[in-house]
Amino acid sequence: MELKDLGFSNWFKEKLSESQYSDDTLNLARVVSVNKDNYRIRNEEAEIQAEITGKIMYGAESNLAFPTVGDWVHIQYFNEDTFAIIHEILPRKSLLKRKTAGKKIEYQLIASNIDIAFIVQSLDFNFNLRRLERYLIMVNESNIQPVLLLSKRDLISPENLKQKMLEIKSMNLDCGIFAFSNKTGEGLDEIQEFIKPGQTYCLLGSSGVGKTTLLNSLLGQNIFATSNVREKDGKGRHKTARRQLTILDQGGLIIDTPGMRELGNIGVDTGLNETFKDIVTLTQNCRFNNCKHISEPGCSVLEAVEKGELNAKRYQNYLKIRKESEYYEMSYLEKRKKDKKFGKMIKTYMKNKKST
Ligand SMILES: Nc1nc2c(ncn2[C@@H]2O[C@H](COP(=O)(O)OP(=O)(O)OP(=O)(O)O)[C@@H](O)[C@H]2O)c(=O)[nH]1
Ligand SMILES: [Mg+2]
Ligand SMILES: [Zn+2]
Repeated sequence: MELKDLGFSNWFKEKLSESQYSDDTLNLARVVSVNKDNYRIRNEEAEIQAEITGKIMYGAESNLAFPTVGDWVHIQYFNEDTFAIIHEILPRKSLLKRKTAGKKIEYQLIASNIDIAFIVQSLDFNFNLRRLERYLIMVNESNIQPVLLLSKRDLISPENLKQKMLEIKSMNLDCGIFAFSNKTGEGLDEIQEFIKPGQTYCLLGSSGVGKTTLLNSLLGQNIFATSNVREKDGKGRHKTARRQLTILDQGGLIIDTPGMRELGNIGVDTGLNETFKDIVTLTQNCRFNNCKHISEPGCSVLEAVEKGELNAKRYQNYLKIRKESEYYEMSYLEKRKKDKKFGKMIKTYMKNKKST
């Protein structure tokens, strides 16, 4: 196997010149899974165990400094190439992350260097356009191309599927959409064909929608454990516990992730505008430059909702997510202020201490 089969491209090659280790003493490998302080990395030959240097471990100012699944790393081999130390993380082409709940501004890294994100929703209980919008924001924010995968099509009638497709079409998404069933195999060929060698994909979506089952379908074997969903309400227990990068026989790399319970505190900026392009276009005709599109006269967004040209629920979701992110940004700035004050306090304290 060559590095390009593992997803190494010119983009990364160019970044090598920025590396502190350009003298060829280190080797390249890709992180395939993370387990606390242990990493599994994959090189041209095999998958091996790795650990990070003390410099990375103790020098890290945030989670961003630690390797995550999908990262390209510079490593040094030990024990006849059966173990490695990670010295450096190469720049990331893309990074999926979410803000963690809590007082500190911190991120949970989901995966890196993804080209295409498969957003999976099952067509039975899980299908929800508002949730889809949230995933789209996260993916668009990270500069990753989204593709929508609708699973369990065996569970709904063809008429119902048609109806749901129309609902999605009305959102004017510019992303690929595949409906499929792991059970009957319908639609799997199209997904298979879509997946290209050397490209990295990730599976995102609620628990129980069939992400891991799809991965097994693509592998042609039941390699990874899947869960048993209660038929009644589609609720299941989280099955996949950690993120893992898998190499498909026919080329292409897939990162499976555990289902996310909620998508609160997603970073919202370009992702919001990208996902709600239709609304952004409408705002250009609002009478006031600072229109908030809530109750202002001459608001084109409100007009479009009244005329039925813009789906009211889509509009409400836009406002809701915008409000959440404004709130988040506000508390972020407040935290910054507080940090500054604290810094000053320490400085004054040190000064006084010196002079006494
Ligand atoms: N009827 C039907 N059931 C499916 C389909 N795909 C998956 N399932 C079932 O759905 C359940 C959950 O599948 P998983 O693949 O474990 O779901 P997951 O998205 O990986 O869930 P987490 O790992 O918890 O995030 C299993 O019982 C699967 O057999 C499908 O296309 N049709
Ligand atoms: Mg799973
Ligand atoms: Zn407006």
